[in-house]
Amino acid sequence: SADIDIEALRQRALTTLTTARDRTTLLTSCVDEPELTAQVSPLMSPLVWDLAHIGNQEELWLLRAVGGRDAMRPDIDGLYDAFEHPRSERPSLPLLPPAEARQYAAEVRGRVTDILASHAFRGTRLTDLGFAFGMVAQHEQQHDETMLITHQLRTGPQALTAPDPDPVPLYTGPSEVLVPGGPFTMGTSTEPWALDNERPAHRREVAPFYIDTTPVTNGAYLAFIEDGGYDDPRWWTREGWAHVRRNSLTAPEFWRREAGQWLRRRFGVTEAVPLNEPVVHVCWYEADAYARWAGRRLPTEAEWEKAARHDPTADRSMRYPWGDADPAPEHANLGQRHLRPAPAGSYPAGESPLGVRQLIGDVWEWTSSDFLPYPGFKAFPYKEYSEVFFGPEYKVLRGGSFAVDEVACRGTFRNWDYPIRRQIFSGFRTARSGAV
Ligand code: AVJ
Ligand code: FE
Repeated sequence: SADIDIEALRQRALTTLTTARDRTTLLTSCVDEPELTAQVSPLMSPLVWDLAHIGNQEELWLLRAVGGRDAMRPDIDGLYDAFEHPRSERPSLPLLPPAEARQYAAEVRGRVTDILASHAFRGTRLTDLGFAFGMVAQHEQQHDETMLITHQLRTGPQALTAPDPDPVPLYTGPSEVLVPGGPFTMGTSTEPWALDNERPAHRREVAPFYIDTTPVTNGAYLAFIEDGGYDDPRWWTREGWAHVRRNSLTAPEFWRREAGQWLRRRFGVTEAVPLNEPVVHVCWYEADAYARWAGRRLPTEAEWEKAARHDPTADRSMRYPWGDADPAPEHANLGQRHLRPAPAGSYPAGESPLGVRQLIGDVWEWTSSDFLPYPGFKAFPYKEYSEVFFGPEYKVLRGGSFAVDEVACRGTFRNWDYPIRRQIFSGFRTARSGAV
Protein backbone atom coordinates (compact mmCIF):
# COMPACT_ATOMS: atom_id res chain seq x y z
CA SER A 1 0.00 0.00 0.00
CA ALA A 2 1.06 3.62 -0.47
CA ASP A 3 1.00 4.54 3.19
CA ILE A 4 3.76 2.32 4.59
CA ASP A 5 5.65 4.04 7.39
CA ILE A 6 9.25 4.08 6.13
CA GLU A 7 10.61 5.53 9.35
CA ALA A 8 9.00 2.73 11.40
CA LEU A 9 10.47 0.09 9.06
CA ARG A 10 13.90 1.68 9.29
CA GLN A 11 13.65 1.69 13.08
CA ARG A 12 12.49 -1.94 13.20
CA ALA A 13 15.32 -3.05 10.88
CA LEU A 14 17.91 -1.23 12.98
CA THR A 15 16.51 -2.54 16.29
CA THR A 16 16.39 -6.16 15.15
CA LEU A 17 19.90 -6.01 13.70
CA THR A 18 21.20 -4.43 16.91
CA THR A 19 19.45 -7.01 19.12
CA ALA A 20 21.04 -9.79 17.07
CA ARG A 21 24.51 -8.25 17.30
CA ASP A 22 24.25 -7.78 21.07
CA ARG A 23 23.48 -11.48 21.40
CA THR A 24 26.32 -12.47 19.06
CA THR A 25 28.68 -10.36 21.15
CA LEU A 26 27.51 -12.01 24.37
CA LEU A 27 27.97 -15.50 22.91
CA THR A 28 31.46 -14.77 21.59
CA SER A 29 32.85 -12.76 24.50
CA CYS A 30 32.08 -15.08 27.43
CA VAL A 31 34.79 -17.60 26.53
CA ASP A 32 38.50 -16.94 25.93
CA GLU A 33 40.12 -16.66 22.50
CA PRO A 34 41.44 -20.27 22.24
CA GLU A 35 37.91 -21.51 22.85
CA LEU A 36 36.57 -19.36 20.02
CA THR A 37 38.82 -21.09 17.51
CA ALA A 38 38.45 -24.61 18.95
CA GLN A 39 35.89 -27.16 17.82
CA VAL A 40 33.82 -28.74 20.60
CA SER A 41 32.11 -31.25 18.30
CA PRO A 42 32.42 -32.24 14.63
CA LEU A 43 28.74 -31.24 14.37
CA MET A 44 29.54 -27.61 15.08
CA SER A 45 31.71 -24.84 13.66
CA PRO A 46 34.25 -23.04 15.83
CA LEU A 47 32.43 -19.99 17.27
CA VAL A 48 34.77 -17.70 15.33
CA TRP A 49 33.52 -19.23 12.04
CA ASP A 50 29.89 -18.38 12.92
CA LEU A 51 30.97 -14.85 13.81
CA ALA A 52 32.68 -14.10 10.48
CA HIS A 53 30.00 -16.03 8.51
CA ILE A 54 27.36 -13.74 10.07
CA GLY A 55 29.35 -10.72 8.86
CA ASN A 56 29.96 -12.24 5.42
CA GLN A 57 26.26 -13.01 4.80
CA GLU A 58 25.41 -9.48 5.87
CA GLU A 59 28.00 -8.15 3.45
CA LEU A 60 26.65 -10.30 0.59
CA TRP A 61 22.99 -9.37 1.07
CA LEU A 62 22.96 -5.88 2.52
CA LEU A 63 26.14 -4.27 1.20
CA ARG A 64 26.49 -5.96 -2.20
CA ALA A 65 22.93 -7.00 -3.22
CA VAL A 66 20.94 -4.16 -1.60
CA GLY A 67 23.58 -1.43 -1.41
CA GLY A 68 25.32 -2.17 -4.71
CA ARG A 69 28.73 -1.92 -3.02
CA ASP A 70 31.87 -3.72 -4.12
CA ALA A 71 33.07 -6.70 -2.10
CA MET A 72 35.04 -5.70 1.02
CA ARG A 73 36.83 -9.03 1.32
CA PRO A 74 36.25 -11.14 -1.82
CA ASP A 75 39.16 -13.29 -0.63
CA ILE A 76 37.20 -14.70 2.31
CA ASP A 77 33.85 -15.51 0.65
CA GLY A 78 34.84 -19.15 0.09
CA LEU A 79 35.92 -19.69 3.70
CA TYR A 80 32.50 -18.65 4.98
CA ASP A 81 30.37 -20.34 2.35
CA ALA A 82 28.57 -23.06 4.31
CA PHE A 83 28.35 -25.24 1.18
CA GLU A 84 32.06 -25.18 0.38
CA HIS A 85 33.28 -26.60 3.67
CA PRO A 86 31.39 -28.97 6.01
CA ARG A 87 31.41 -28.04 9.70
CA SER A 88 33.91 -30.76 10.55
CA GLU A 89 36.54 -29.17 8.27
CA ARG A 90 36.11 -25.59 9.40
CA PRO A 91 38.66 -25.56 12.27
CA SER A 92 41.46 -26.41 9.84
CA LEU A 93 40.68 -23.51 7.47
CA PRO A 94 42.73 -20.28 7.56
CA LEU A 95 39.90 -18.47 9.33
CA LEU A 96 40.09 -14.84 10.43
CA PRO A 97 41.38 -14.82 14.02
CA PRO A 98 38.85 -13.61 16.64
CA ALA A 99 39.91 -9.94 16.68
CA GLU A 100 39.81 -9.71 12.87
CA ALA A 101 36.48 -11.55 12.66
CA ARG A 102 34.97 -9.12 15.18
CA GLN A 103 36.34 -6.14 13.33
CA TYR A 104 35.11 -7.41 9.96
CA ALA A 105 31.56 -7.96 11.24
CA ALA A 106 31.59 -4.53 12.92
CA GLU A 107 32.79 -2.81 9.75
CA VAL A 108 30.09 -4.45 7.66
CA ARG A 109 27.51 -3.34 10.22
CA GLY A 110 28.77 0.24 10.16
CA ARG A 111 28.31 0.43 6.38
CA VAL A 112 24.90 -1.28 6.60
CA THR A 113 23.78 1.39 9.04
CA ASP A 114 24.62 4.03 6.42
CA ILE A 115 22.62 2.22 3.74
CA LEU A 116 19.72 1.75 6.14
CA ALA A 117 19.56 5.47 6.85
CA SER A 118 18.87 6.26 3.20
CA HIS A 119 16.93 3.18 2.18
CA ALA A 120 13.45 3.42 0.64
CA PHE A 121 12.21 -0.11 1.52
CA ARG A 122 10.31 -0.56 -1.68
CA GLY A 123 10.88 -1.14 -5.33
CA THR A 124 12.51 -4.56 -5.44
CA ARG A 125 11.25 -7.78 -4.00
CA LEU A 126 14.46 -8.10 -2.02
CA THR A 127 13.96 -4.88 -0.10
CA ASP A 128 10.16 -4.50 -0.07
CA LEU A 129 9.09 -3.88 3.53
CA GLY A 130 12.68 -4.32 4.61
CA PHE A 131 12.74 -8.04 3.76
CA ALA A 132 16.52 -8.28 3.21
CA PHE A 133 17.20 -6.58 6.56
CA GLY A 134 14.78 -8.92 8.30
CA MET A 135 16.30 -11.93 6.56
CA VAL A 136 19.81 -10.95 7.66
CA ALA A 137 18.68 -10.32 11.25
CA GLN A 138 16.99 -13.75 11.26
CA HIS A 139 20.14 -15.30 9.83
CA GLU A 140 22.26 -13.84 12.62
CA GLN A 141 19.77 -14.98 15.27
CA GLN A 142 19.70 -18.49 13.78
CA HIS A 143 23.48 -18.63 14.08
CA ASP A 144 23.17 -17.30 17.63
CA GLU A 145 21.02 -20.33 18.41
CA THR A 146 23.64 -22.52 16.71
CA MET A 147 26.34 -20.90 18.85
CA LEU A 148 24.23 -21.53 21.94
CA ILE A 149 24.15 -25.21 20.96
CA THR A 150 27.96 -25.08 20.78
CA HIS A 151 27.94 -23.63 24.31
CA GLN A 152 25.73 -26.50 25.47
CA LEU A 153 28.10 -29.06 23.90
CA ARG A 154 31.29 -27.59 25.35
CA THR A 155 32.67 -28.98 28.57
CA GLY A 156 34.35 -26.86 31.21
CA PRO A 157 33.00 -24.34 33.67
CA GLN A 158 29.81 -22.41 33.12
CA ALA A 159 30.24 -19.42 30.78
CA LEU A 160 26.64 -18.17 30.44
CA THR A 161 24.03 -17.44 33.06
CA ALA A 162 20.39 -16.34 32.96
CA PRO A 163 17.55 -16.25 35.47
CA ASP A 164 15.21 -19.26 35.63
CA PRO A 165 11.64 -18.88 34.38
CA ASP A 166 9.16 -17.86 37.07
CA PRO A 167 7.68 -20.77 39.03
CA VAL A 168 4.13 -21.61 38.00
CA PRO A 169 1.32 -23.54 39.68
CA LEU A 170 1.16 -27.15 38.52
CA TYR A 171 -0.82 -27.33 35.25
CA THR A 172 -4.16 -29.00 35.93
CA GLY A 173 -5.95 -28.43 32.61
CA PRO A 174 -6.88 -31.18 30.14
CA SER A 175 -3.94 -33.20 28.77
CA GLU A 176 -5.25 -33.02 25.18
CA VAL A 177 -7.82 -31.12 23.14
CA LEU A 178 -9.79 -31.97 20.02
CA VAL A 179 -8.96 -29.84 16.99
CA PRO A 180 -12.00 -30.00 14.71
CA GLY A 181 -11.50 -31.25 11.15
CA GLY A 182 -11.77 -29.06 8.09
CA PRO A 183 -9.64 -26.78 5.99
CA PHE A 184 -7.42 -24.01 7.34
CA THR A 185 -4.92 -21.58 5.83
CA MET A 186 -1.34 -22.88 6.14
CA GLY A 187 1.70 -20.71 5.42
CA THR A 188 1.65 -17.01 4.63
CA SER A 189 1.72 -14.59 1.73
CA THR A 190 1.49 -11.46 3.88
CA GLU A 191 3.98 -11.76 6.75
CA PRO A 192 6.65 -9.32 5.47
CA TRP A 193 9.73 -11.10 6.83
CA ALA A 194 8.54 -14.70 6.35
CA LEU A 195 11.16 -16.80 4.56
CA ASP A 196 10.60 -18.56 1.24
CA ASN A 197 9.66 -21.95 2.70
CA GLU A 198 6.74 -20.43 4.68
CA ARG A 199 5.13 -19.20 1.45
CA PRO A 200 2.62 -19.05 -0.11
CA ALA A 201 -0.54 -19.23 2.01
CA HIS A 202 -2.68 -22.14 0.85
CA ARG A 203 -5.71 -24.08 2.07
CA ARG A 204 -5.04 -27.42 3.74
CA GLU A 205 -7.59 -30.03 4.70
CA VAL A 206 -6.94 -31.55 8.13
CA ALA A 207 -8.96 -34.41 9.62
CA PRO A 208 -10.04 -34.05 13.28
CA PHE A 209 -7.26 -34.88 15.74
CA TYR A 210 -6.35 -34.60 19.39
CA ILE A 211 -3.14 -32.85 20.41
CA ASP A 212 -1.33 -32.58 23.76
CA THR A 213 -1.94 -29.28 25.53
CA THR A 214 1.72 -29.14 26.65
CA PRO A 215 5.01 -30.54 25.37
CA VAL A 216 5.98 -34.00 26.69
CA THR A 217 7.79 -33.59 30.03
CA ASN A 218 10.95 -35.17 31.38
CA GLY A 219 8.77 -37.02 33.89
CA ALA A 220 6.61 -38.56 31.16
CA TYR A 221 9.70 -39.38 29.09
CA LEU A 222 11.29 -41.07 32.13
CA ALA A 223 8.30 -43.41 32.34
CA PHE A 224 9.14 -44.51 28.78
CA ILE A 225 12.80 -45.06 29.74
CA GLU A 226 11.90 -46.95 32.92
CA ASP A 227 9.41 -49.10 31.04
CA GLY A 228 12.34 -50.35 28.94
CA GLY A 229 11.44 -48.20 25.94
CA TYR A 230 15.00 -48.08 24.60
CA ASP A 231 15.23 -51.89 24.74
CA ASP A 232 12.00 -52.69 22.93
CA PRO A 233 12.07 -52.70 19.13
CA ARG A 234 8.25 -52.54 19.01
CA TRP A 235 8.31 -48.80 19.59
CA TRP A 236 10.93 -47.86 17.01
CA THR A 237 11.00 -47.51 13.26
CA ARG A 238 13.51 -49.81 11.57
CA GLU A 239 15.99 -46.92 11.10
CA GLY A 240 15.37 -45.65 14.62
CA TRP A 241 16.03 -49.05 16.16
CA ALA A 242 19.26 -49.46 14.16
CA HIS A 243 20.31 -45.98 15.28
CA VAL A 244 19.69 -46.44 19.03
CA ARG A 245 21.42 -49.84 19.01
CA ARG A 246 24.44 -48.69 17.02
CA ASN A 247 24.93 -45.67 19.27
CA SER A 248 23.83 -47.27 22.55
CA LEU A 249 21.31 -44.52 23.24
CA THR A 250 19.51 -44.97 26.57
CA ALA A 251 18.26 -41.44 27.42
CA PRO A 252 18.19 -37.90 26.00
CA GLU A 253 21.55 -36.33 25.21
CA PHE A 254 23.32 -34.81 28.26
CA TRP A 255 21.53 -37.15 30.72
CA ARG A 256 23.22 -39.65 32.97
CA ARG A 257 22.12 -41.88 35.82
CA GLU A 258 24.13 -41.77 39.00
CA ALA A 259 23.34 -43.43 42.32
CA GLY A 260 19.75 -44.05 41.27
CA GLN A 261 19.20 -40.44 40.22
CA TRP A 262 18.83 -38.94 36.75
CA LEU A 263 21.13 -35.97 36.19
CA ARG A 264 21.68 -33.72 33.21
CA ARG A 265 24.36 -31.28 32.16
CA ARG A 266 23.02 -27.89 31.10
CA PHE A 267 25.43 -25.13 30.01
CA GLY A 268 28.24 -26.40 32.22
CA VAL A 269 26.14 -27.22 35.31
CA THR A 270 25.05 -30.70 36.38
CA GLU A 271 21.61 -30.84 38.00
CA ALA A 272 18.77 -33.24 38.75
CA VAL A 273 16.46 -33.71 35.77
CA PRO A 274 13.41 -31.50 36.47
CA LEU A 275 10.38 -33.73 36.00
CA ASN A 276 7.86 -31.04 35.10
CA GLU A 277 9.94 -29.43 32.34
CA PRO A 278 9.52 -30.23 28.62
CA VAL A 279 12.02 -32.88 27.54
CA VAL A 280 14.78 -31.45 25.33
CA HIS A 281 17.69 -32.95 23.34
CA VAL A 282 15.78 -35.90 21.89
CA CYS A 283 16.07 -36.93 18.26
CA TRP A 284 13.13 -37.57 15.93
CA TYR A 285 13.52 -41.33 16.38
CA GLU A 286 13.19 -40.97 20.16
CA ALA A 287 10.16 -38.67 19.87
CA ASP A 288 8.50 -41.04 17.41
CA ALA A 289 9.22 -44.09 19.61
CA TYR A 290 7.88 -42.39 22.75
CA ALA A 291 4.67 -41.48 20.92
CA ARG A 292 4.15 -45.07 19.74
CA TRP A 293 4.80 -46.39 23.26
CA ALA A 294 2.19 -43.94 24.56
CA GLY A 295 -0.36 -45.24 22.00
CA ARG A 296 -0.11 -41.98 20.10
CA ARG A 297 1.87 -40.41 17.24
CA LEU A 298 3.67 -37.20 16.35
CA PRO A 299 1.47 -34.50 14.82
CA THR A 300 1.92 -33.79 11.13
CA GLU A 301 3.29 -30.37 10.29
CA ALA A 302 -0.17 -29.27 9.05
CA GLU A 303 -1.79 -30.47 12.29
CA TRP A 304 0.79 -28.59 14.33
CA GLU A 305 0.20 -25.37 12.41
CA LYS A 306 -3.57 -25.70 12.59
CA ALA A 307 -3.34 -26.20 16.37
CA ALA A 308 -1.08 -23.15 16.59
CA ARG A 309 -2.86 -20.71 14.25
CA HIS A 310 -6.48 -21.66 13.65
CA ASP A 311 -9.06 -19.42 15.26
CA PRO A 312 -12.25 -21.52 15.14
CA THR A 313 -14.49 -18.54 15.97
CA ALA A 314 -13.33 -16.33 13.12
CA ASP A 315 -12.29 -19.28 10.88
CA ARG A 316 -8.95 -17.70 10.05
CA SER A 317 -5.25 -18.30 10.69
CA MET A 318 -3.54 -16.04 13.22
CA ARG A 319 0.15 -15.11 13.36
CA TYR A 320 0.58 -16.79 16.77
CA PRO A 321 -1.49 -19.04 19.04
CA TRP A 322 -2.53 -16.00 21.14
CA GLY A 323 -3.47 -13.80 18.18
CA ASP A 324 -1.66 -11.37 15.90
CA ALA A 325 0.37 -9.41 18.50
CA ASP A 326 4.16 -9.72 18.43
CA PRO A 327 5.49 -12.02 21.19
CA ALA A 328 5.85 -10.46 24.65
CA PRO A 329 7.48 -12.08 27.70
CA GLU A 330 4.09 -13.25 29.05
CA HIS A 331 3.35 -15.18 25.83
CA ALA A 332 6.35 -17.44 25.40
CA ASN A 333 9.85 -18.42 26.50
CA LEU A 334 11.95 -16.99 23.66
CA GLY A 335 15.14 -15.06 23.04
CA GLN A 336 17.55 -16.81 25.42
CA ARG A 337 15.99 -14.88 28.33
CA HIS A 338 16.25 -18.20 30.15
CA LEU A 339 18.71 -21.00 29.48
CA ARG A 340 16.06 -23.72 29.78
CA PRO A 341 12.46 -24.54 28.87
CA ALA A 342 9.79 -23.35 31.33
CA PRO A 343 7.68 -25.91 33.24
CA ALA A 344 4.88 -27.57 31.27
CA GLY A 345 1.73 -25.48 31.49
CA SER A 346 3.54 -22.13 31.71
CA TYR A 347 2.47 -19.04 29.74
CA PRO A 348 -1.35 -19.20 29.98
CA ALA A 349 -1.42 -15.84 28.14
CA GLY A 350 0.19 -17.57 25.16
CA GLU A 351 -2.30 -20.42 24.81
CA SER A 352 -4.28 -21.06 21.63
CA PRO A 353 -8.06 -20.54 21.45
CA LEU A 354 -8.49 -24.28 22.15
CA GLY A 355 -6.15 -24.12 25.16
CA VAL A 356 -2.91 -25.54 23.72
CA ARG A 357 0.11 -24.12 25.57
CA GLN A 358 3.77 -23.49 24.76
CA LEU A 359 3.45 -24.06 21.03
CA ILE A 360 5.80 -21.10 20.62
CA GLY A 361 9.11 -21.10 22.53
CA ASP A 362 10.56 -23.53 25.11
CA VAL A 363 11.48 -26.45 22.79
CA TRP A 364 11.45 -27.04 19.03
CA GLU A 365 8.77 -29.64 18.38
CA TRP A 366 9.41 -32.55 16.06
CA THR A 367 6.59 -33.26 13.61
CA SER A 368 6.07 -36.44 11.61
CA SER A 369 6.52 -34.55 8.32
CA ASP A 370 9.36 -34.44 5.83
CA PHE A 371 10.63 -30.98 4.83
CA LEU A 372 8.82 -30.28 1.54
CA PRO A 373 7.88 -27.16 -0.43
CA TYR A 374 4.35 -25.78 -0.26
CA PRO A 375 2.33 -25.73 -3.49
CA GLY A 376 3.50 -22.64 -5.39
CA PHE A 377 6.87 -22.44 -3.58
CA LYS A 378 9.49 -20.20 -5.20
CA ALA A 379 13.07 -20.13 -3.92
CA PHE A 380 13.83 -16.62 -2.70
CA PRO A 381 16.31 -15.02 -2.62
CA TYR A 382 18.61 -18.04 -2.89
CA LYS A 383 18.14 -21.80 -3.43
CA GLU A 384 20.51 -22.65 -0.62
CA TYR A 385 18.25 -21.34 2.12
CA SER A 386 15.51 -23.97 1.70
CA GLU A 387 15.24 -25.57 -1.71
CA VAL A 388 18.38 -27.69 -1.60
CA PHE A 389 17.14 -29.29 1.65
CA PHE A 390 13.67 -30.36 0.48
CA GLY A 391 13.15 -34.10 0.57
CA PRO A 392 12.71 -37.08 2.88
CA GLU A 393 16.08 -36.82 4.67
CA TYR A 394 14.93 -33.93 6.85
CA LYS A 395 12.08 -33.78 9.38
CA VAL A 396 10.28 -30.54 10.18
CA LEU A 397 10.44 -28.94 13.64
CA ARG A 398 8.01 -26.20 14.66
CA GLY A 399 7.44 -23.53 17.26
CA GLY A 400 10.94 -22.44 18.25
CA SER A 401 12.87 -22.98 21.48
CA PHE A 402 13.95 -20.80 24.41
CA ALA A 403 16.99 -20.06 22.21
CA VAL A 404 15.01 -18.57 19.31
CA ASP A 405 14.61 -14.84 18.98
CA GLU A 406 11.15 -13.54 18.17
CA VAL A 407 12.34 -12.19 14.79
CA ALA A 408 12.91 -15.81 13.73
CA CYS A 409 9.74 -17.23 15.24
CA ARG A 410 6.19 -17.25 13.85
CA GLY A 411 3.25 -19.62 13.67
CA THR A 412 4.39 -20.26 10.09
CA PHE A 413 8.16 -20.60 10.75
CA ARG A 414 9.69 -23.92 9.61
CA ASN A 415 12.88 -25.52 10.86
CA TRP A 416 14.30 -28.85 9.72
CA ASP A 417 17.00 -31.31 10.68
CA TYR A 418 18.11 -34.92 10.31
CA PRO A 419 16.07 -37.40 12.38
CA ILE A 420 19.22 -38.40 14.33
CA ARG A 421 20.03 -34.88 15.56
CA ARG A 422 19.58 -34.09 19.24
CA GLN A 423 22.16 -31.52 20.22
CA ILE A 424 19.50 -29.03 19.05
CA PHE A 425 16.89 -27.75 21.54
CA SER A 426 14.36 -30.31 20.36
CA GLY A 427 11.38 -31.79 22.17
CA PHE A 428 7.89 -32.73 21.01
CA ARG A 429 4.23 -33.16 21.82
CA THR A 430 2.01 -36.04 20.70
CA ALA A 431 -1.29 -36.36 18.86
CA ARG A 432 -3.88 -38.97 17.88
CA SER A 433 -6.50 -39.06 15.16
CA GLY A 434 -10.02 -38.06 16.19
CA ALA A 435 -13.31 -39.57 15.06
CA VAL A 436 -14.37 -38.24 11.67
C1 AVJ B 1 16.99 -23.31 9.24
C2 AVJ B 1 18.29 -23.71 11.19
C3 AVJ B 1 18.20 -25.35 9.44
O1 AVJ B 1 21.23 -23.37 10.59
O2 AVJ B 1 21.23 -24.76 8.94
C4 AVJ B 1 21.67 -20.54 8.76
C5 AVJ B 1 19.44 -21.77 9.12
N1 AVJ B 1 20.62 -21.15 6.95
N2 AVJ B 1 22.39 -20.19 7.70
C6 AVJ B 1 20.74 -23.82 9.56
C7 AVJ B 1 20.55 -21.16 8.30
C8 AVJ B 1 21.77 -20.54 6.60
C9 AVJ B 1 19.42 -23.27 9.02
N3 AVJ B 1 18.24 -23.90 9.72
FE1 FE C 1 24.31 -19.30 7.72
